[in-house]
Amino acid sequence: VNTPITPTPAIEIQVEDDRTGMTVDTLKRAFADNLYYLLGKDESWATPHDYYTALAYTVRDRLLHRWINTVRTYMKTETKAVFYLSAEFLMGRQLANNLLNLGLYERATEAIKESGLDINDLRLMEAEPGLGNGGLGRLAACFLDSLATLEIPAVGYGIRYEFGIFDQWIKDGAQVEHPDKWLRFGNPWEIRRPELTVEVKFGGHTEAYSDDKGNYRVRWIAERKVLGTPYDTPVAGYNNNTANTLRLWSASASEDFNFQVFDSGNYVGSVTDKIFSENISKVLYPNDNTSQGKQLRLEQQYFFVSCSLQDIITIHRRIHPNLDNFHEKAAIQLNDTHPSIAVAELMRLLIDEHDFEWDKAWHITKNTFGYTNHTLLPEALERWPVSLFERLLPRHLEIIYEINRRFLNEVRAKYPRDDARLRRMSLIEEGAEKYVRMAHLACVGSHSINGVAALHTDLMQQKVLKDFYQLWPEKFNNKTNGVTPRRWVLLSNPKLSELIAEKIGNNWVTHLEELRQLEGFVDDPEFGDRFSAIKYQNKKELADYISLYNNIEVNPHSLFDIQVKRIHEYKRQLLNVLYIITLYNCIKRNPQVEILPRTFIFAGKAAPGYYIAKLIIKLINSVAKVVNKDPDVRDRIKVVFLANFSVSLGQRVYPSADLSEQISTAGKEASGTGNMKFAMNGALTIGTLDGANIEIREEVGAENFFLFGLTAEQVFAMKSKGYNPWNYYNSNSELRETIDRIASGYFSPENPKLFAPIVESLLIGDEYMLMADYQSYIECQEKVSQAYRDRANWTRMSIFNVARMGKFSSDRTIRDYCQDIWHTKPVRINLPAYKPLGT
Ligand code: HBZ
Repeated sequence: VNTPITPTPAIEIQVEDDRTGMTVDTLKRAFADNLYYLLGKDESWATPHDYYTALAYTVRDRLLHRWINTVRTYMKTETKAVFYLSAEFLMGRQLANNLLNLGLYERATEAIKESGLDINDLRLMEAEPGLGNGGLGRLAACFLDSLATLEIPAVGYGIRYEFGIFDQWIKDGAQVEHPDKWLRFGNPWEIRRPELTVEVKFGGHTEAYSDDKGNYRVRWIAERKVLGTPYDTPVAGYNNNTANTLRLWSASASEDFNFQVFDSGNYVGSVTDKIFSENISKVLYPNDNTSQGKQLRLEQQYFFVSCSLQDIITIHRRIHPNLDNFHEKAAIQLNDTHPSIAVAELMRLLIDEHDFEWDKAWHITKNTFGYTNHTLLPEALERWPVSLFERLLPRHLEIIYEINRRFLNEVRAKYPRDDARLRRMSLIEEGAEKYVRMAHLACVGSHSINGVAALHTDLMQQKVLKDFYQLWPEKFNNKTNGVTPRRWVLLSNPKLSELIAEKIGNNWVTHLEELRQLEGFVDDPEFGDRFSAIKYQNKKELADYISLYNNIEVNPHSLFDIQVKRIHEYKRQLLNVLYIITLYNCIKRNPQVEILPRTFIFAGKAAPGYYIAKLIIKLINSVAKVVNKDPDVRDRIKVVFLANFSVSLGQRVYPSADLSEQISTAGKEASGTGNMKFAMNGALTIGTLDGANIEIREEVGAENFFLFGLTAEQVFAMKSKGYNPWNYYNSNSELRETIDRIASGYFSPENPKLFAPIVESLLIGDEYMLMADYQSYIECQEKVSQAYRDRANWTRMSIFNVARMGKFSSDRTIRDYCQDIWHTKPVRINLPAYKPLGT
């Protein structure tokens, strides 16, 4: 029943029916039919969400037609495909993006209008698929868009979390987490594929045995088995016929396995076991840049990796006689170490289940995997206790030990008598408790290791993975991140997109470097006026949103100074707050002081267990409460914290910014991608020489970028000399007053000691060197204010930013991955008319 049947071909007829048709009339008819026949409703009792769903199905039908042809074409062409393994895909809402990529946005808007509705109302009904934490998950989503747009055969593999990133509510200024029930009303974009369900084993023990030919073999006798069922979502390319696949796995109990205990009378026990299995895909871990080391997290990782590798092997074997050429047909990219158990799992599958010898299996494995590192922060480096591995994945531990034995022999051969190096490089960290180092496993098992911005790749090679770089310099390469201009300009900023199209056409949407032509308009006053009028319009829309959701009135003529990203000490939202308080002190000293009106906007989630990050949110809101209503301020400064930052909220925020805050301690932010989204939409950056900021500054020109702060090198040098934040406190009276203002309880009169831990984090240790960078930041912010007073020149700088962001399209990033790592080529998809079965 599970083998696909190809029916006998009949006569070809052209069918422009209601499910593939692209005209306003066919869309309108399909929309009405879907409401009626799929949802069982008509206008007398349909809800806005029903209308959204009916439209989503209408779009999905068009996607399915492309998808089926895409899959069929890939099967025929047998070219190499990319498999992107990621624990997170932060896709954002699908409706408008799919309409845009299919070229249907205008016609659908018209069809909905003719049906008596407004497409913007329907768009808002879509639940946000928030299956990621931040940059890493969103990067995976941008990559899928670019892969489809570049017509590269690709599948994204991940987990279908029942609960994505929590909903953030702000109560009394503090973050409160609520479960994200995004599947409550169903998900029209996905298709469940129960016939492709696979089994994943956990626990138990291994046994050695001899096969018929007398070879030494190992059997893994599992303690429990879990089923993985894929849910597929089509991913449309922009303006082509490609629809690739995002395949997310959902876990359920393997009943025939658990119910073996049925005989023993433990019926209730076996039903409750079901719950353990189903827990695996229940919830996304809400940490970014820290590893919590929970058993369930390792179970999630192994679960989706095993499902995906089994699936890739099945796909390969449908086309090829055996797995000898697996690495020539499959490029598997590991999005950080979260899927790095794949190295051991592919070895296990090849050796234990497909009868390969070690050396051949290892050759295939190494040539299949590429590993992308996304962080150098020590707390984010994943290591799992050997004891946990032994319990959960006993066979994988044996394989890792064998990989390690052979690897250390190689190291020993190259560096004789260097025991310290062996200890540093080993896949196993020795000590009271032993750990498996997942980054080391990923390095040893991959042919390519890349960082995500030039500085990050350098530091990775010189610090965290130095020994590996010395051993295999040829494996290392940089792939500076990018973002998709479809979602982050065309969809988010329709007004700017229209102006650009009027001047240079539409080619920039897929060839972002063509924005350079806008440089020809920087001295055209008419263009400048329209450009800044669009920025003003966008700011006004955000002001309306703020008025509605925060009940704060902000002035769209003020400078919109925005920092949106996860709340993390290294990202230094607190440094931004120190500037706000410094300005406030300045006003309190002299209420008549001349200051540039600014609106400070923040948004971002803190990991629920990250105490200081949550306290920083509370501080931002407490400062907002005081500053926004102080009559001395006279509305010249407003502070706003937008709750529940998401892809959708990002789409509103990036186009409305004048100033983009990218102020991490140099050396800490691997790349950043929000920095790119802001600049593409004409915000100027105030930033450190960190991550991709360095490359953005190179591209847009130093004169169009506000630089401050220590370099990464200076940060390391200062730390090694012994850094003392007190020196700054003692010698800088403005800084001292600012910190004293927090410490005094001025912003928390009901609990004066509330922010003591924040003050302490600055004065004791100051891990992220806010004190050292404070003065430079304040002075730079003053330059920003000066620059903004010359509005014509600010607009000029802003246009240069947009015009010179071509490099940061994820299309460029993906082309580089294809050329240097994956060695994959585009496959053009033709779209014949839909030919119904039996015609
Ligand atoms: O990946 C981010 C980096 O911090 C950022 O600089 C970079 O631009 C981006 C894309 O390369 N890293 C993350 O977003 N990391 C996580 O979200 C994460 C999630 C779970 C973990 C560890 C990290 O266990």
